[in-house]
Amino acid sequence: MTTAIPKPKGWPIIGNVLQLSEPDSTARLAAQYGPIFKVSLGTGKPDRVIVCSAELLNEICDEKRFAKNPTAGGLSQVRNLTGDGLFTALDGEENWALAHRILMPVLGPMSIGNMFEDMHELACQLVLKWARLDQTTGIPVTEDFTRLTLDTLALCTMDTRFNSFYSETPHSFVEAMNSFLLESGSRAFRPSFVTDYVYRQQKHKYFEDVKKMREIANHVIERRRSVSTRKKDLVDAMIHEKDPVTGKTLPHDNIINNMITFLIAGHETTSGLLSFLIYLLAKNPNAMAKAREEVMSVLGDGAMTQSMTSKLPYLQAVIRETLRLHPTAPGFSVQPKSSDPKDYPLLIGKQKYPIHQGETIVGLLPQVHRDPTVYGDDSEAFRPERMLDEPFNKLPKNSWKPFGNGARGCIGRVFALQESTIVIALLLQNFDFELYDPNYQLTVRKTLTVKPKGLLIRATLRDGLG
Ligand code: MNH
Repeated sequence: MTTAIPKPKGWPIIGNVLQLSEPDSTARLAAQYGPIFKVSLGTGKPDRVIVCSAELLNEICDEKRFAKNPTAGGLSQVRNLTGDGLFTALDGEENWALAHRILMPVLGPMSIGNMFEDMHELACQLVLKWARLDQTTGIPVTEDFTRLTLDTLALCTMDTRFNSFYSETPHSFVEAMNSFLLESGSRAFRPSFVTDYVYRQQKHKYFEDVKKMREIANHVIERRRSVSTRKKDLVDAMIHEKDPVTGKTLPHDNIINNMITFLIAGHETTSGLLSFLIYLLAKNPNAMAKAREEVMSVLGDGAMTQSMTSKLPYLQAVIRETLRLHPTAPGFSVQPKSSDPKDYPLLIGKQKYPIHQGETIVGLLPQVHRDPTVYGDDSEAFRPERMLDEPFNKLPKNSWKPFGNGARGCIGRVFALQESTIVIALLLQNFDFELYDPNYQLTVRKTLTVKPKGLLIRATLRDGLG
């Protein structure tokens, strides 16, 4: 028995596009139609299927049946900038496998440990900035976290200092990236003829931004190729490391694609994570106290060192629990893999829902991560204890997926976790945090990623230090 997938009523031509652009719209549709429903993106476009339960997410994580297709949806806009870079490469695209094999070890635990000093130095810049602020003001933490995560990625992956804490105007790369990302979001919802003929100026600026970022990346690579002294970092690896299978190095253009990819894929996601984390700790004083106690017992009043990053299990659980409730990349998409017509429609779930060729399936992570069949009746509650190793390692397969799935999952995960651990440890060591407005109600702002909207935090220097 197959069951048709529910589909909310939309409008002719534009389908459900209006409903989807309202704030929290997907969450509302999920509550009404879940665990699986379809939305129409307008005439001539295939429907999008949305899954919201752990059981169905587990099915779309089957890499034998489903694959990522970055030409569908918003990612196709980013592909104009980063081409066959890891994040936007097509399924099976040659340079994906090459770059994946070369970069996996470079972004693995051994190499990320070498980036500790750079990450730590930039986190100290943030602490200094907040220590010098008038302590009665509200800090727009998300903006400062974005400065920090951008600077960290630029230093670690591009050997470039953006100096975001020390300049009034953003680095030209950042300016171009922000305007590119904003326009990418708008283009995703506009028919292409409107972009081509009505929004000419925006289109021109969009491709100027692409050119600007690629020039800057190119310049970094040229400079690093020309110097004889080598610094062991990501740029160095991308230029010099050889693929163990083919013996090839990365093509020049692919290095540019991946350099820009790291900045785009890594900065907003990590900055969103840090923002939600501070918010959740401010709302949950018990968890804040436990996290602080752990940090003080490991760091004391002294400096943090690399070996301490693996000695903070409660902090690690806090990070996991934050990513469960607020996965900052709120979903990932796949399409049925086989193009053999006899395989269609593909059936998923116990109910046997039919999926047609060309349809994109989106896993809606905030919903999956609150599935009561996995996380129980208190699935909406922030309870880091459930994410300590012991319960965490026994979670059902594919029920916690903030870093995506399988081969196309996040390659920057170790990077992001080390960076976040350093930042939060230093902040807890030095400050007390509370919401600036005790009545603040969390709402989220969605671009490619999600972040808290209008969050202000009061940070007071703790006694007895310095
Ligand atoms: Mn990251 C892929 C989430 C930090 C670089 N990342 C993904 C995917 C998710 C994701 C989800 C899968 C997307 C998809 O299936 O379409 N990433 C995160 C989160 C954080 C994060 C929640 C921080 C928290 N990511 C980072 C950092 C970097 C990075 C930091 C770089 C240093 N991510 C990537 C790259 C990919 C990716 C590159 C694409 C990997 C591939 O397809 O081979």
